[in-house]
Amino acid sequence: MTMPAGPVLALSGGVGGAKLCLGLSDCLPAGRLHIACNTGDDFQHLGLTICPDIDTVLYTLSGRSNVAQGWGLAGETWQVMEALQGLGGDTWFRLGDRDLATHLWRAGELARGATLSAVTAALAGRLGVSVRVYPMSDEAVRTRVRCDQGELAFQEYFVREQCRPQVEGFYFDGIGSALLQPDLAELCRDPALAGVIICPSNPFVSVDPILQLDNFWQTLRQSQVPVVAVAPIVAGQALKGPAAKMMAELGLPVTALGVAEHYAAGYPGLITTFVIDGSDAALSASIAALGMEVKVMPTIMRERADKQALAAACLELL
Ligand code: FO1
Repeated sequence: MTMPAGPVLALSGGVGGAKLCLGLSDCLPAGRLHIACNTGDDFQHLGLTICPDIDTVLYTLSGRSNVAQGWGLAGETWQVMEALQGLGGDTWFRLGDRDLATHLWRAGELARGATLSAVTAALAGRLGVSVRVYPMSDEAVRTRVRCDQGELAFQEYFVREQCRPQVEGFYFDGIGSALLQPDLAELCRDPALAGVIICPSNPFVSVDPILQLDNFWQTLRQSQVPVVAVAPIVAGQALKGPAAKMMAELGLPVTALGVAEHYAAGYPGLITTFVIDGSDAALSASIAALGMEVKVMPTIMRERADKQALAAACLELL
């Protein structure tokens, strides 16, 4: 297996992205992997700053994630939520007792004036994660969902309304003034940067906020590093979450081609290689016609070995 010599940057949302990040961290030597996490899903709740994608990535990399549930920590208990319910508090967004410790610690650090980057780096250290994990920005960017019910904050749409509303579009509140996290900006200027891997995360609410922030995608395109994107849609279905439902409601074809078209239209010339699953091989020619190289390989990551195999194959493309 040929490994890129320089640092590698992965762009990640929650579960699907975290799985590939785990594979990448297994394949790359220490210190080589950097992960930019979407923070568009973040919100303030119960007086706490909730960062679902950062926490999913950190919990996954540290072997603590609750795989069955898809978020939070394994072996969780719910006493605080039960007590909160008894007080008539807001319990639609569930924070387990151990996960609450993460949030209380983060709240304390933020209240002392630490940046989200510094808090994330410290949390990674305390969880034993040596991979560099960054929020996409230290400034707040909040995904808003335009839907048949009007406009909802992302977690209201995703958790409270269970993704039931019909989606009409998204916007990222604060994106006009937020800056790319400083270490990520420096990484983009590093001539040794071997390439970027766009994880199989939701294109609309996980990847778009990262790429659109502070003209990040244009900076990446100008740097001419290889950019490999892994399709999050396999055989017309989302690997996880509401991506397929969103695509259907936005009138887009619910296929890996639809995802490639979304990236090609929004970020022309950015993606050098688009990775699709073997079951979608018939889409190869149409995707290649968008100006991307297409690689067909197994992309469903059930076991650790699947994550490592997909990660190794992506790294070979850089
Ligand atoms: N998802 C749910 O479906 N229900 C929850 O109550 C919930 C709580 C929660 C708490 C902390 C956290 O980091 C994530 C949590 N999630 C929950 C998942 C989260 O809404 C999603 O993972 C994303 O924002 C989409 O990637």
